Amino acid sequence: MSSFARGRPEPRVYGVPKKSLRAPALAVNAVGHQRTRPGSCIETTVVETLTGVQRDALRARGYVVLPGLVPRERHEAALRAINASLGRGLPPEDVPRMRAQSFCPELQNAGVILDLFRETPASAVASSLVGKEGLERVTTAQIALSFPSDSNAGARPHPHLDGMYTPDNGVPAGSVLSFTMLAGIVLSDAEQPDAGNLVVWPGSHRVLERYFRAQGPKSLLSGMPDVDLGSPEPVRARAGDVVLCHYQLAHAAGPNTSAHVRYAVYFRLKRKGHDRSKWESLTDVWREWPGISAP
Ligand SMILES: O=C(O)CCC(=O)C(=O)O
Repeated sequence: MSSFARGRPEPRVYGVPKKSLRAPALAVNAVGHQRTRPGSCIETTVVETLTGVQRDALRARGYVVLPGLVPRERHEAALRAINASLGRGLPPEDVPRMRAQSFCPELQNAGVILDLFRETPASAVASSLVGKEGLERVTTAQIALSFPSDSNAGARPHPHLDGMYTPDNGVPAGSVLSFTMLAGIVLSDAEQPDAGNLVVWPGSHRVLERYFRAQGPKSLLSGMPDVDLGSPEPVRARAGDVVLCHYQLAHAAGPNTSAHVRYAVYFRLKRKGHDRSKWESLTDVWREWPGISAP
C-alpha cells in the first residue's frame, strides 16, 4: 500500500479513514518505510503483520484475537445486511442446515460481507503469515449466528475440526475439506462466557499434530480423534475484532444464555496449493505458515 504525502491527504488504511479505526488496531504492526522518489514525493509503505507477542500466542495456543481491525462502518454495514435478511424471515426447517453451513445464504458472496476480509487489514495480516505463495482468493463466507437458548446452558461443547462430514454441513462423506486458517470477523460483543462465543481448545493443534504423526493423517477420515485436548476456553472479543485460528485448532460453538444474538462471519482461508499438500499439513502444522515458523 502506498500513499504520496502531497497536500496531506487523510491517512487511509484499505480505503477507510485511519481515524475511524479503534485505537487497539495498533496492536497490528503498521511500520512506515519512507523513501524519496523522483519529483520529491515521499512514498510510505505500510506493512501489516502480527507483533512478536501475537505471533508467539498464535504459535503456542493456535489462535490470536486482533482487536479493532475492522472499522466500525464496515462491520455495521455487514450487520445491517444480516439483520435485513433476518427480517425477511427464516424458514424453521432450514435452521439446522444454516447453523451448520451459513445463515443468510444469499449474502455469503455479497460484497458487504466479503469486504470484511478483502478490504480491511485482516487480509494483509493473514497474507503476511503464509508467505510468498499467498492466499487463494476469498469468494465466500459463513455467516455464523448464535441465538440465545436456555436449552444448551451448562452443556459441554464438543470439539471439532472443520470440513468433516456431518449430515447438515454439506461436506461429502469420505472426505475432509481442510484449509489453512480460519479468520473470524466478530460483529457483536461477546466478552463474557456463554454469550455464544467461539470456544477453543488452546494448544490442541499440537496435540492433534502428534496424533496424526502417530496414526497417519488420513485417520481423520474416521472421525475426530479421541484424545485429551486439554481444557476449552471461550474466545472473548468485541465487534470489529478479528480472530485468527490454525485450521487444526479444535473448536466449537459455545452456549448462548445471554439476551443477545452473537453475530460473526468466518472466512476459511487456503494458502495457494493447500489441496495438494493437505494431508502433510496435518502432521506439520506450520508447513503453510512461514510467517510463524520462521525464527
Ligand atoms: O459460531 C461459532 O463461533 C463457531 C462456529 C463453528 O464452530 C464452526 O463454524 O465450525
